[in-house]
Amino acid sequence: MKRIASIQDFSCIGSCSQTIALPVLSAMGVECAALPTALLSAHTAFDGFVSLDLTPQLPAIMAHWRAMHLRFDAVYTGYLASAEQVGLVGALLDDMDERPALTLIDPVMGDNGALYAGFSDAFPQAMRALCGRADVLTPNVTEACLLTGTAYSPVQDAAQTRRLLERLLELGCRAAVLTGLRVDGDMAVAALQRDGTGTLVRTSYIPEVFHGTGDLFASTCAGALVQGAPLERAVRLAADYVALTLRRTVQAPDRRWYGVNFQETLPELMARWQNIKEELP
Ligand code: PXL
Repeated sequence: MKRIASIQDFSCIGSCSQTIALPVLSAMGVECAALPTALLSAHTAFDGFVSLDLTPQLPAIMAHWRAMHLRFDAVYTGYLASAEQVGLVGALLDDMDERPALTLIDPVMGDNGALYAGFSDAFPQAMRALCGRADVLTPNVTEACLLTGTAYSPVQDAAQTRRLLERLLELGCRAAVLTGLRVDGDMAVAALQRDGTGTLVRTSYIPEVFHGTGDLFASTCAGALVQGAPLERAVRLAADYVALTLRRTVQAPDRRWYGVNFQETLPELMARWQNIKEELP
């Protein structure tokens, strides 16, 4: 069984980060070693959340894992709580005995043109350095603009999208995957690899915003990629799964404002992944 180190916060309420990575990766048949970077009462969209920064604990956890001679097939980083923590995670990745086959970095820091609550203006600069280590980088449009120093615009035409992807590759990652695009009224995810291979996946637009969709996308991609799916296949699966979950969430009588009902759609993810897996060489 493949093993992924998932490095991101644990938010007790709000379905994001580890509380999405753990169930999604487990459902896809991957062992998720969840390294919590911070413990939050609820994610940062909730007023009054309290947070314990676990930065001082991270080197000790990694040292214990090293002493156990654990091997990781992939490292997946998501929400990191501070610029200092981003630097530390970079150093921890350097210290790993064996470089994992896949490093997926989701540079979580904002949406709708703004940084999330609690992030300083220095944060994107620190994240930029970490992004250079990524095999696969999965920003939304806001994060891509912050990382590349591009003025934010919610709508990107094809030329702007291509330019953003190229500028993300200039950070040093091997593949850039841009989420949350709008194309002719649809939602879209666009990817560009170093060898010039491009992918565009369109899904129908749902006029509502929920937290955690980026985490659902990145976790699904990580689960597929670590098990050998090509990038195009992983991106398609993840984009379709997020779209399905959004559709199901807006129909749910008990839907919540703060997150998606991915718990209801996990069986479909498992079935879809099983079909893909059977076709892989
Ligand atoms: O879903 C991204 C995310 C992850 N972790 C925390 C967050 C957010 C988005 O707001 O607050 C703590």
